[in-house]
Amino acid sequence: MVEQSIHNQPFLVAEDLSAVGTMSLGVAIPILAALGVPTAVLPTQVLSTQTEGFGTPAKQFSPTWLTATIAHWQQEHIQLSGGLIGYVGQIELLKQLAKLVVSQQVQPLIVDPVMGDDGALYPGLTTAYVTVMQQLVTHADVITPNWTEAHLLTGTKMTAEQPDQAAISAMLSALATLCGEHTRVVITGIPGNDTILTAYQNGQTQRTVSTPRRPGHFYGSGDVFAALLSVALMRQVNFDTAVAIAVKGDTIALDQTSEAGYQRRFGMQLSQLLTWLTQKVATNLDSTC
Ligand code: PXL
Repeated sequence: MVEQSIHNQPFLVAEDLSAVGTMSLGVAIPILAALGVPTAVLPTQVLSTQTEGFGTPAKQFSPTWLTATIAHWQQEHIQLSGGLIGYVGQIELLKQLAKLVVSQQVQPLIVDPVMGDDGALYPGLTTAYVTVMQQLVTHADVITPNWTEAHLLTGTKMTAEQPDQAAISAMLSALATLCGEHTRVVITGIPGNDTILTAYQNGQTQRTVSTPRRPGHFYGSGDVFAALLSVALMRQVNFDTAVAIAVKGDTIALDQTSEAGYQRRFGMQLSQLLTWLTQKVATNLDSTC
């Protein structure tokens, strides 16, 4: 069973709500709900579509609403059991969230520094944004950059070459140095030989997990990964198992999405992942508690 205290302490999820393109909050809410973790949802921006696939989206964001929401939670003594920060897309909001996680001591804090892919920043984001993100990750207990974001955070140039184990290891160490010793680092989407690698560092231990590469780009797969890792950690599984759940769950969503045959820019297919979570993962977690 989910611990009773979690029910009175929602888990913060701060990322965009993209009306079209199933990603960000659109994937985090069902994934957390599938394993019984209640959420406090902060839409950092409301967008007509995700930002990469459809031209310039209509955007709405409100630092005023964010401030008022946080003040209201404080007034109601709503405590957070932890939090996940994903795509924010706006420097002021990023700074506000950094203040929130410090003042509310949000812990565990998972930061997915969503800001780029395939070697480039996402549309509308700047190097100033990267600088603020470099500060935010120092507050994180776990970070989940993809290979591009790992380079942006560490200020290293990305090359077209496939990294060898030494390069992956050096990147994990550089990120751990940037964030601080308390932060566990997980790098997703590392190009391998017909494979995609996920590498992570937990204390002194580094590990790499390999999955077959599926052709093409999957919008929202990193958001699915971060939500899965968050929910597994909130259900108290150990770090190695949490990464294994996130890798396997993302693979299920990627397989379904790649077989679905519709345009990728519409985001991730989740139904098979949700079935796996509720029928397999939840049952295992409940029987071990
Ligand atoms: O999946 C990352 C992501 C999240 N949120 C928005 C995005 C993207 C990637 O393009 O556009 C709004």
